[in-house]
Amino acid sequence: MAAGKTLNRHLIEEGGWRQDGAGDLLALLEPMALAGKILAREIDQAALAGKLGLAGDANATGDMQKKLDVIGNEIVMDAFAGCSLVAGIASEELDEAVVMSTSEDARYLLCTDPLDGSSNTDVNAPLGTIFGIFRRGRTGELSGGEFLQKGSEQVCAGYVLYGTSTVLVYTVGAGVHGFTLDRGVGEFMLSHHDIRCPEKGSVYSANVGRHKAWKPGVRRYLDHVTEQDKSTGRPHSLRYTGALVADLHRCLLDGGVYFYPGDPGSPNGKLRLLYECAPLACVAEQAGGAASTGRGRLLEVMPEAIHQRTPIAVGSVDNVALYERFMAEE
Ligand code: AFP
Repeated sequence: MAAGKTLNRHLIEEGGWRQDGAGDLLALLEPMALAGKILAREIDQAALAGKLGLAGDANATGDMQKKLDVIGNEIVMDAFAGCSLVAGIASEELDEAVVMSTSEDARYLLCTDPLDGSSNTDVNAPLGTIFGIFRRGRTGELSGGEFLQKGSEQVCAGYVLYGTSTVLVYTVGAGVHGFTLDRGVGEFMLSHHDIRCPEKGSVYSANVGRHKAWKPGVRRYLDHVTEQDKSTGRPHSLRYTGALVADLHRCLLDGGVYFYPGDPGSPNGKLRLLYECAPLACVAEQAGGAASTGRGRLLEVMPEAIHQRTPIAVGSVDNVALYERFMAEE
């Protein structure tokens, strides 16, 4: 049986077409792949190593941190510590962006949610790591404002899904590719070449427990997808894992939509723009899907703060467009 294609070999081959060559691509994704392998091991063993449960502090956006949140953040920071290309990192777990390299080569910025789905850590449910990479517009001393770029400016984005298997999915603007961790070899092996998101799907992912607080347009959308109408394949099925990465991954492979709208208590919803929604929106669009705030293209939103939140609907083009139509009827 022919050996599979490792992530590094794929990046070398893919990088050949890039102006800056394969070097940058490898140098940026190899540390993320290493962080994914280490975090996969930490998650797998956490219950045996006393690493479940709360860490005792809240993060910048007020979420109580789990021990694995803190561990995940440390693993990502350590993995990029030696990467001279990354000038700084903005993380869900850090109040402010941190300087990583002052090298003249440090022409990239990393935005990350090291552990998405924290409520799942103690119940053996899916978790994820989300990453988005921007170019710096300049050299010299790093300022937090450099991270405030539209998601459309990302040069690389992706996620690691810690599920029944561990999968790394990334895009650099030339399609979306998935790699499954072969734990015996310790390599991410190409398993999903050129992922294409189905134009429509019959699954929706949302915290329907909050529907009474949703705006009328979103409630009408929910009524529509849950109506009995065999001719249009309704009702759709609800799948909601508590980890956006896992729900999005299903949308990319099987079709469907994930949405987290705003409500009176949290007008911009719960999810953070820079390091959760924008990277996944980039992946979704590159796979032929769509990502919206409910009112317009999510990748066009200009962040005003690192931990800014945004409403989101992401997944199959037809499902996102239908969601937007119901939102427009508000
Ligand atoms: P946590 O990382 O704090 O668990 O949040 C996960 C998440 O950002 C996203 O991955 C989930 O889809 C969503 O929040 C779950 O939020 P609700 O618990 O409010 O449904």
